[in-house]
Amino acid sequence: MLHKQYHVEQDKLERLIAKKNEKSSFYNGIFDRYQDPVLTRNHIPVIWKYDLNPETNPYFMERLGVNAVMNAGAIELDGMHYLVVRVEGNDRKSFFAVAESRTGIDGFRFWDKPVLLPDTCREETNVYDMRLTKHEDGYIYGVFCSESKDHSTNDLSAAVAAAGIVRTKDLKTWERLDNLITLHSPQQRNVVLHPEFVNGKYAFYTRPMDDFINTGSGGGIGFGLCDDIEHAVIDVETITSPRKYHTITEAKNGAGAVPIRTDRGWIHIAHGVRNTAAGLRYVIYAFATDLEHPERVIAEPSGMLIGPLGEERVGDVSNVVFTNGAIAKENEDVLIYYASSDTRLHVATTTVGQLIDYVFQTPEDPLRSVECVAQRIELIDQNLDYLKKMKQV
Ligand code: BGC
Ligand code: BMA
Repeated sequence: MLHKQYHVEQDKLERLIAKKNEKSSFYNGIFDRYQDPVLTRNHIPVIWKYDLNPETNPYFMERLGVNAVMNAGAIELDGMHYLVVRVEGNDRKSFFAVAESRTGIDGFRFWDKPVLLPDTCREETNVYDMRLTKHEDGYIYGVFCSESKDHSTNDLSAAVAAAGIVRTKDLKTWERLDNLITLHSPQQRNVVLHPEFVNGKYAFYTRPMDDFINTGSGGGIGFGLCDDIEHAVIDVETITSPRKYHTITEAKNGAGAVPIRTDRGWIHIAHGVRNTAAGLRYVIYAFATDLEHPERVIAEPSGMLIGPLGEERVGDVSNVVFTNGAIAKENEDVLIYYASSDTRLHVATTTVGQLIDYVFQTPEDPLRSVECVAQRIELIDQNLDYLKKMKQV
């Protein structure tokens, strides 16, 4: 007999999935926020957590709890929205699971089972943050962080981060390729495969770093080419969007969603990190690169695009918003999936037109307070003039 609580839990899940998600009152003209997250740990299927057999689970206890649901790669296939979500068990190990929705803003439902990756790296302890690239070679690539223990020190939290690579055609069968090797960077996280060949080669955005947490000499978001995707090796990494002193990218930055091709350039939605007395603060920012030279930054608006707001500020790793997936639809609507505080996943919606306007028309960061005030006073003066003119007509 099924435990009565099974029906209660199942009912809660179905009601959660059926709930319509509405735009919130938040306004900045750049993107919309929504009242509810698109996925939380409460969206996890009951049978992923409970043993339903009363003989082996007389108390109907959670046996394998799920702690958080966050950073998701995103892709649209035949009009459906798919997320490859980072799910973190109560045991702190992350894994990937596919969820799908017709609208992309509500109704997300996990597929029957999480993704079981081919176990090709014996040392690999944890995997997370997959970016999904629909590449012009016909495959969908998933590039993710593959983390192993760092055996060179006694520090139990020391780890080595590398970029794992898988490919698929249907999000069901995954072929694992060799991890990316960057000849001049000992560690990699936040690696993204560019959707097109560049000079006939596969192109990756990288994040050169000296150790697990600190980028050290790593100057920002990197870029490198490689010939063979099955055994990817990058020699030269050039810097695209650099880290800058006293900005939102001071401590680190990294590529987020796969860049979006527009008439004006590639739009990148990335993250920037600064250090504070309360720990690292992660925000999302955007910039554009040249269509022919996707590593060459041609516009970088000042400051952040999305920062943690209200309830988003609190969670397992508070004061964090992070993105590794966005969907640009044929009608030019853009869905940006971002997680808050390593706990839950939200969507922000905008359009290609708005993103282009934001990236190219928002002033750049002049990098000094005095010049930032001058920039703001210029805006105020223009507005005062405009208001005067409007009153005259
Ligand atoms: C965590 C990631 C985090 C990284 C660096 C990993 O162990 O799983 O969420 O980004 O450490 O702090
Ligand atoms: C990292 C990322 C994310 C995470 C963030 C904040 O470096 O790779 O997994 O959201 O830190 O903890």
